[in-house]
Amino acid sequence: MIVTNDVRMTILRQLMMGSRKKEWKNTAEDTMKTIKVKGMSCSHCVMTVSKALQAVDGVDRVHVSLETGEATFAETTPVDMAVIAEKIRKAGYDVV
Ligand SMILES: [Cu+2]
Repeated sequence: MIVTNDVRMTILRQLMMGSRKKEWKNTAEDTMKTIKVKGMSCSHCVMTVSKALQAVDGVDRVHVSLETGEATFAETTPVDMAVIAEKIRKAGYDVV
């Protein structure tokens, strides 16, 4: 029983370490961008802006903060910031 648990723990640990390493690698490769969004007042606004950003090609891992009014995302392929601003404006918000 004790041996089995030990083996299981080792495998689990290796799996966890493996996935974490992969995550770091992706983050290091992609460019992180932060933009300031004006006009958000509630969680619904945050969702709308998040969806607008996620719909843009090359945008990944979107995080929008109502507190700071900032939207952060990973740029997996070069993204035109004018396209981003246009999408957000069409959603009803402004990019500062
Ligand atoms: Cu709102």
